[in-house]
Formats: sequence, structure tokens, C-alpha cells
Amino acid sequence: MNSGKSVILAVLILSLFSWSCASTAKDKSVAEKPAQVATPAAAMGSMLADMHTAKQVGCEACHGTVGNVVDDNEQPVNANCVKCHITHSNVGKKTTGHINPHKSHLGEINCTTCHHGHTPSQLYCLNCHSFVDMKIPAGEGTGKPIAAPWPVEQLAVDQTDVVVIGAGAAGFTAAITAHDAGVKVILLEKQPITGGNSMLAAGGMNAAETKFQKEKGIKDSVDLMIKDTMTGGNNINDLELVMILAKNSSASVAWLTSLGADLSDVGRMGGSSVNRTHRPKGGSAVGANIVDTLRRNAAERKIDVRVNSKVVNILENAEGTVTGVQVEGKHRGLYTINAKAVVLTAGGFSANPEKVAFYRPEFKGMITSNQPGATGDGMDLGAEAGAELKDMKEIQIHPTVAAGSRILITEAVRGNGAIMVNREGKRFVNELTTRDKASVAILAQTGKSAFMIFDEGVRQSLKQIDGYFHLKLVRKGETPEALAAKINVPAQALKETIETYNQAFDKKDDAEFKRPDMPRPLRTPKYYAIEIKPGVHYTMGGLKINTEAQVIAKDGKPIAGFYAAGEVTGGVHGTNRLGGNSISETITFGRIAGANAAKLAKSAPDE
Ligand code: MEZ
Repeated sequence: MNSGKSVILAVLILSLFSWSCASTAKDKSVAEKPAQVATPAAAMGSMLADMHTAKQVGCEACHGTVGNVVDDNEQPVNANCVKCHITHSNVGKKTTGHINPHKSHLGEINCTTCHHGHTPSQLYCLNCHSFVDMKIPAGEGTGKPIAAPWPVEQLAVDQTDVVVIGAGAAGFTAAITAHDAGVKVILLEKQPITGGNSMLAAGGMNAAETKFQKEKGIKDSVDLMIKDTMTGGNNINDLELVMILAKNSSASVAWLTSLGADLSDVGRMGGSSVNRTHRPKGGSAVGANIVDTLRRNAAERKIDVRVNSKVVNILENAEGTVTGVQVEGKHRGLYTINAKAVVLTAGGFSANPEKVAFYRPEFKGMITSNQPGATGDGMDLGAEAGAELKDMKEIQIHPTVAAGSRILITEAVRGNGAIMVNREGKRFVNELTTRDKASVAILAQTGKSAFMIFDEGVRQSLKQIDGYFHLKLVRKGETPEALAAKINVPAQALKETIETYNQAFDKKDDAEFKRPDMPRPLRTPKYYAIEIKPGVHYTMGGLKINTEAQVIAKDGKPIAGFYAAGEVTGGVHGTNRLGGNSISETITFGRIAGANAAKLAKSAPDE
């Protein structure tokens, strides 16, 4: 059959399908009264739609009242899934016997992220994991974003006050803040799932002088956070931005908490002088908690969140004022959104190997810990709109990505007491030094990798470690010697290393490596090891902004109507970001960008 005939057949099948949906439509939800329908979807080789029609569940169960168009805001469809299945994760409870993609670090993700109804499902997880027969725990994945067929239609035009590009923590924060200031917001996400890298954030959010620190008797100060951040960034950071970061950090924790996030546990990351990294009780990963909170709050406010919506152009008028965006939407095709202000929160480019190698040839071919959407196209859009780029060569290598995978082993494991040993079974660095120094030290060891070693005490102190067991990344032994045999390092050396570390803990003095904090000894069997290697984790460079989150042009002046926040910007972190400062930056600068965009939109006349 030639392609013309296939298209005609497809149109006929679609018409039949629409007719069949229309003919079975009733006002009642299908959960109450399943409708009898034919299964034209099955003829199209569909997946989820097939399953539902085979069970006599009608089209309106997913699509609502017939006549409703499925558009790039897929929330209505997903809300219908929840109507029948109670929660999204509930649907996945039937998945047993292998690693369950529904039970993940991504939070409560929507069905449409993976399941497309009328075409085969595309498992988003395969971007990072390679579950061959669902047996291999973690692999490098394809690392490529899922290609979506973008239908290009006529240029329709939507109007709004504020457009936010990129639905990670910074984007959601800006959108919620702008909405709460009383303006209409559209939040766009090019991936099929919201959350960006923020939903993978593990260790926590840095903040000084918080209620949670005070409750735990931790003495911290805004000045100390500024000092640590500047020292970590080798003092090339933009001091004014760092001051904003630190001064607002406690208020940002309070804001997130007021929305329902749990940031009550406080730990330590490398380069911080005190415990200031906030995360959920028991030490769960911070990202899923924060992103779920933001997703829920956006949904409660009925903010228009559109996934599979890639911005291809930031529009400007003759005076250079930003006036909106052009978008390619999965369902809508190419269209325009006119807006009074645009906030760019599209993240960094760690998952773009060509761009990484362009700026840092020595990192060519290195694995990344990032989600596949972190390709830096948002940064390109900003540059095309006239933004000055800053610190682009500053790319952070995270020391501890699980070897043979792109799974980040959070710095919090070291913060809570793990040590690192080389193939000779010996420690080689202060485990709580900054990431740049720790990475260089690991790459200097035999095999350019190392082992993170911890005991049951550390495991019990940090809930997110359970995830590494789930992914079968951990080797175990009843004794240090037994563990040594499993990971092929000299048993006597590993035993002595652990004993020496425990003595240092007793004396509160790590004479060998000057580790500043040893929260617990390694004396509680079992003993555990994860092999780790450095991987590309964060891009410190990006669009130049000022303290009002306005994007700065090459002439040093703010670009009217244009704001940015989060990893898409450069300047806050200098040459090296401290662990925990990223989520902090997204919330603080996301709030500033959202508030200022809303203020501008309110003052601008309606078209
Ligand atoms: O801020 C980060 O990148 C972070 C805390 C990572 C981690 O090791 O958990």
C-alpha cells in the first residue's frame, strides 16, 4: 500500500473511531457505566486504548465528554485515569516480579508520560535504565530524548500574561508565584513528563538559618552560606547573586513547606561548613517530594501546564521587547503564544554530549547523571533572543555515578558517613571535599573508579539508599573482609581502612584526610559497597541575569519582558556548584522571576 492510501485508511479508521466514541457518549463517567464499543483502536495496533476497549470501557473514560479535544495540557486525560484507578501508582500495583517502573523516584507521574493510548507506549524510563527483559537493574540507556512526531498546523495564537518555558522546579515555582500574584500563566514542557532534572534531585536543598536547623541546634548563618558558596565556586561566582541565594534560602524552604513539601531532615554536602541540606524525613530524595508538591499545587490552581510542547522561538518586537513564544505541540502543532513576560527555566546541557565536548573536550564520552531533556536548547533560545552567556566552560563532574549506569549515588551517602576506597582498599581523599576535587581524585585511581563503602548504620540513616538496593547496585558482606572478596579488593587493607576510619571517628580527628564531619562510625554489619565513577552532572554556565532575575543582553542592559531562573542561568555557582545549592537556586530565583514577570504583566496594557 502506498503512503497516500495508508493516510486515507488511517483517516477512515480515525473517523470510525470518533463516530464510535460519539455514539457511545453519555454524561456519566464510564467508571459508573461501562459503555459497549467496537474496537477500531485495536485495528490501529494501539496499546492502552486497546486494553480499555477490550474491557468494554468507552472512549469517554479517557477523553471525557465527547467533543473534547486532547491537547497539550494532558491533565484532563490523566485526571480521568485517576477517576477510575484512584491514583496513578495504583495502576502500577499490578506490576510484580520485576523492577516496577511505576514505583520510582520520579514521583506520581502521569499515565500519558509513557502511554500514548493509540500508539505503542514509549517507556520514559528507558532513557536512563536499560531493563532488558526487566532483569538488568540499571544501564546507560539510550540517553536520547524520545522523538515525538510534531504535526505542523496553521499558526494559531493563544494569549496569556506570563509564559514559563521548562517545567522543572524553577519553572513550576515561577508559574505558581506568578499565578498567585494574580496573572494568567502557561507553563510549557518539551518532555512528555514534567519535573526536569529537579525530579531526580537526591541530596537536598541548601538553606541557612531555617526553622529546621534551629530545631536541631545547628548554628548556621547567611554569611557562612555565602562564604561556602563563594569558596566552592573558586570565588568567580557573581557575589550579588550568591547573596540573594543565601539571604532568601530560609524563606524558600518556608515557602515550599507551606505548599506541603517535607524538608525536615537536615544533612551535609561537600563544601558546606555545617549541616544545611534540607530533605524529607528519614533522608528520602528531595526531588520527587518537591516536584510532586509543585505539580499538585499547579494542578490545584488549574495552571495550564502543557507537556510535549517545545518552544522553538522566543518572539521579540522591533524594540527588542520579548512578546511571546512559538511552540511545537504534540497535539496542536506549531502555534504562537503572545505574552507580556516570558520566564526561561529550561535547565542545563549535561545530557548534550556534543555541547559538553564543545566546551570541555576532555569530558567527551563521559556518562551523565541527567535526564534526557537536559540538552541546552533553552539556553540556545535565550542566546538567540540576545542574552549574554556566561561561564559556559564551567561544567561540573559529580564524583559518584554508579559505574556502568547513569544513576547518581547521592552525596548524602557520604554526608551520612560513607567513605571511598580505591582498588587497593585504601581511602584516598576527604570524602566531603568539593565535587571538582573529589572527581579529580577518583580519576587518578586505578581503573578511574572507586568504591563507596558504608555499613548498616549509614543505610538506616538515609532512606534513599533503599533505591540503590532496588536497582541492585549494591554489593554486601557480613564483614569488611567478606565485602572485600565481593568487590575484589585486598581484604586486610579494607579491614584496616575501616578500623582506621573508626578510630578517627572516636578521636573526632581525621588526621589522614581532614574530613570535617564524621557523623557515625562504620561498625554495624552488614557492610556495603557501590562502585562509582565521575559523570557530567551540572552546567554552571548559562544566561546572565541580575538580582531581579532579568536576562541581561550583550550591551549589559536587561532585555525587557525576559526573565530566567535555575540551571539555564550562569553566575551563581562560579567554577563549581556546591551540592544542595541547585534546588535552592531554582526555588529562590524561580520565585523572584515569577513575581517580577507577574508585576510587569500587571503593569502592561492589554493588547
Ligand atoms: O545538588 C546536587 O547536585 C546534589 C545534592 C546531588 C547529590 O549528590 O545528591
